[in-house]
Amino acid sequence: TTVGELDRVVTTCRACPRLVAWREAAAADPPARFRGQTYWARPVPGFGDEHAGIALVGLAPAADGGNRTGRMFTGDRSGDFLVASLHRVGLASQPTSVSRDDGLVLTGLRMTAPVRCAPPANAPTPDERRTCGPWLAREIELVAPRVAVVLGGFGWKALLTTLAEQGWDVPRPRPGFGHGTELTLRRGDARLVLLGCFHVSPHNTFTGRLTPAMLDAVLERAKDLAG
Ligand code: DU
Ligand code: SF4
Repeated sequence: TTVGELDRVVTTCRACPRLVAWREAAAADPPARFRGQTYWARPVPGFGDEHAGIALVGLAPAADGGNRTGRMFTGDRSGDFLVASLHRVGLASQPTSVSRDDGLVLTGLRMTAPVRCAPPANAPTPDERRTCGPWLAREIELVAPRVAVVLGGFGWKALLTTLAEQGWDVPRPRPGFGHGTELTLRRGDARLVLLGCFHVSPHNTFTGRLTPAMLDAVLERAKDLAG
């Protein structure tokens, strides 16, 4: 399998009934500013460099963001904040992320999410996280990043669970999420460094809990570690 094939296959998944219903309900009743648009309303595949040194692990697509545009962190405020930072540190070709055909190219970085379908209240259940886990596992195996920037506690937990299942030496008890936390894992000769970062959702960025400078610093650190 290639990453491109995985991206195509994941979009056909219907394993979580609640999320299948939610992604389609969002498409059927868009807010006024998106009325008339045809929503993607399917699982959102990863996006970016297929052999990136850095993986960026989010949470799940937003109902009117990725679920509308069909691309991770595209068409919503989370994406605006993230991609501006990626551009400042040299990982993105442009500072905005608007639609699937806007020309954005990521170099050295691949965006993915532990849950691929938009959940109510941006909150997948533990069951949905487990159901979607194999998609994340396959993507991490194929991309084989050296660093994973993990946005928020949900992604942190999901990624550690997945990596433990894939044979990485994840400690027990599982190390907790924190902004700035670094965790180095090994599997044979391979090494993967996890970097915790507050999520780029407006909930954090409007309140100043996560500033542009803070995100830039995490991404610069990721670039250093990825070599
Ligand atoms: O652009 P996108 O792929 O649709 O992802 C947007 C991003 O925002 C997604 O990870 C959900 C997240 N989000 C969140 O985690 N918490 C919030 O309160 C609002 C949005
Ligand atoms: Fe499939 Fe993941 Fe979407 Fe569930 S969240 S339906 S497992 S792609």
